Amino acid sequence: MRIKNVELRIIKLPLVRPFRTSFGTQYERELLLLKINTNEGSEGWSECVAMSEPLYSPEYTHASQDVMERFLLPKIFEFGDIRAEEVADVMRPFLGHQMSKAAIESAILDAQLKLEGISFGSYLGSTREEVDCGVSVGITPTIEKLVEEVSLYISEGYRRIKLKIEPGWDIEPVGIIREMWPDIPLQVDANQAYTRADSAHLKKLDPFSLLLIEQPLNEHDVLGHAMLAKEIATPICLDESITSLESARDALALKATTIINIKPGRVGGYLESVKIHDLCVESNIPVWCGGMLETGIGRAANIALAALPGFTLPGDTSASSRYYHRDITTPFVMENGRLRVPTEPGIGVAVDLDFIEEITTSRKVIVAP
Ligand code: NPG
Repeated sequence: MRIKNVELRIIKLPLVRPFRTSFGTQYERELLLLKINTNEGSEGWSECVAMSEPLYSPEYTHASQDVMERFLLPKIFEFGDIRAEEVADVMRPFLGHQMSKAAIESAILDAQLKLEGISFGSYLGSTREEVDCGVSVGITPTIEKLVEEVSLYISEGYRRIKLKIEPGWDIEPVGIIREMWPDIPLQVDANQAYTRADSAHLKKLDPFSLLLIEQPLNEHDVLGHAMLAKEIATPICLDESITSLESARDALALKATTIINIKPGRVGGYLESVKIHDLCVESNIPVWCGGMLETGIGRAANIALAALPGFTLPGDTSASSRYYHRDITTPFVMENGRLRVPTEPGIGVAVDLDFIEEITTSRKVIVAP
């Protein structure tokens, strides 16, 4: 299969409600969509999960477009006939930029699987028809607002609640939610907001029987996580620190993490995600699928991944309505706290081109030489 051209499109979608984390507040989701056309007539879609600003990771939307145009896509074009399984190696000389690389690999995989009549789920090795849904709750202006939002999600059927925390918004809100819902699977996410000096403070979360605490320390402080793990009872789950199979292997060897959050964008793609999943299954480490406020395009592929056997914890794989009034694909609707894994070829969802046109802020087609 040869890539004839790639359409790079930036869209902006307002969020249903602001989403505040320790690294900032999102009011809308800006993201880069890819549509590739192949010489065999198939189309592949993907989204690049980089945010509009480099706050969660060094990547950001416009930088992703730049690195794709200047370096990644020319390499792919130069390679000629290509399969998704070859894409990561072809782009390997260029360092970093996992989210951009993941988006290119995913679009090529979508086009390839559509030609072959295979769904993402079957290709990746999913063993379930549905996945359990968790939901991530941002930092709210007051405890009352937090209780309101958590109540809404629980009434909708979410099976696990994740609370964003930061210094000044941790022990009290988590304690209140735990007291109100003593049995709900509950976890917290700090997005690197603490330091090694905070272990005594984080120990105060121990009584709340949390499933895990996600990424309390800086992404580069893997050793600090290993030290913290000896001090607190809540299991540590790394997110930002895990950017490849190698980093997952090292973090496990160091005992810096006993659970892993897999985000395909963060680790460079779905194929690398499956390798990390397999490593975790071999090592008896539970994994779950993270989220980055994806549209239906990324969500479809994430749900296929989350249906692999090692994904034993509910992910941040929520219904479209948690994020957007209107999605850019057929919306994902939760039933009984679960989403169905798409079964059609490729990502398996229909894209709403008219709506995408309406929310497009830039569009450029890169044609293979
Ligand atoms: O449900 O997609 C979702 C959001 C889940 O909390 C979530 N994502 O740190 O994991 C995170 C956080 C995030 C959101 C990270 C946006 C980066 C961008």
